[in-house]
Amino acid sequence: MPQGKVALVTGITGQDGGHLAELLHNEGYEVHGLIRGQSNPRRVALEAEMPWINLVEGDLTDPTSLIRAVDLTDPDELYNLAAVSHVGYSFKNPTLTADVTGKGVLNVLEAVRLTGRAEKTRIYQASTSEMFGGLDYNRPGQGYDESSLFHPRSPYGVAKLYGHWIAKNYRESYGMFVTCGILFNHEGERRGVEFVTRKITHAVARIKAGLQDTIELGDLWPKRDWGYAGDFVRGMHLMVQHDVPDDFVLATGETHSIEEFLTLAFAEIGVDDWRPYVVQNPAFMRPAEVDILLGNPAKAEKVLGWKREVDFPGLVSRMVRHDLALLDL
Ligand code: NAP
Ligand code: F7E
Repeated sequence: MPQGKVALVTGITGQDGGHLAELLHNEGYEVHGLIRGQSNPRRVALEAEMPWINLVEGDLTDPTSLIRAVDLTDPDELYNLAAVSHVGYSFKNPTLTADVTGKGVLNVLEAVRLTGRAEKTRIYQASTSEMFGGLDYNRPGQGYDESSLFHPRSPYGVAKLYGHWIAKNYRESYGMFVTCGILFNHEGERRGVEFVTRKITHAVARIKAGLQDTIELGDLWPKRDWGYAGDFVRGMHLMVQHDVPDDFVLATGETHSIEEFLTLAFAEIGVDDWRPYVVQNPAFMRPAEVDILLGNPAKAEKVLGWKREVDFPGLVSRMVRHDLALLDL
């Protein structure tokens, strides 16, 4: 029987880590996941859900632990998904965000290079549409693509931009296979409840169950290019299988406001007017907002043959139905 490839995934306990680990396992990979903390509360659930996974301890801020993890697992492919990923949280914890989301990328690249795997290990870096910033002066009508100007609007976006450029620098300086996926928002059943889509679908199910009356949100006008995480991890894998490392935008090419998301989510439980259920709370507003994001995935579609399958109404519906099912509704 041919030996499968070996993958190391950082951010294994996160939304994308779960989807990607499943995809790689189904493709016959030996899958290792980097897990941090001496008693990570998500460890038991992860081991129950994915008994085939091998967890290895490590933290993006601890270069020694990354060298050890890379040496132990000897990966053909390393997907760097770990990050402080919540934009609002990054305003309150900017130094931590710089250390993990920014400098952590350098630590991963050096772990591969210093252990003599610069030629062997292909690396995927999780870059983000938050690097573009959504400001009028640099907003292309057909959507942001790989050559658009960056203007990050949060400590998270700034840290990710460092990660993006240091990844490209290691590609150019050392000839390493480091590919950057510039991904627009992607959501789904595994999304953390701290992000607006899952916060809404989780609350909609609880409102239906009579467990809460209202939902507290920040600004409702911002627009996002929201896709399904399962489609997007397929794109990550395709990027790493491509013959050369490069940058690729993954997006749906549509943008929708939070108000539109609310309309579809509440419609799933038969509510036409969501306004009586929504309370605006400044605590959930950000010092600087990204008003509108729209991505142009033409390059990934053409070069990689990637195509998203789930559309916006389909995404909202599957998230609400999942949260209703969790409450036996
Ligand atoms: P997520 O659910 O927030 O997961 C983040 C992961 O990072 C968690 O597994 C977390 O582990 C881990 N982590 C945090 N700090 C760490 C540290 N110091 N050392 C090691 N691991 C650490 O994020 P996601 O939505 O899956 O996103 C995956 C990646 O894509 C992130 O880099 C994110 O910034 C980026 N991205 C996401 C989107 C999106 O729409 N989802 C779009 C573009 C880019 P713990 O369980 O220990 O906290
Ligand atoms: O906010 C607004 C908020 O936190 C979306 C991350 O995965 O995608 C994600 O970042 C919008 C913003 O995601 C609430 O102000 C209103 O305009 O769900 P979010 P995000 O900031 O777009 C990018 C691509 C990433 O890379 C990130 O890692 O919703 N909003 N009210 C709210 N947001 C939250 N979280 N909570 C609210 O109550």
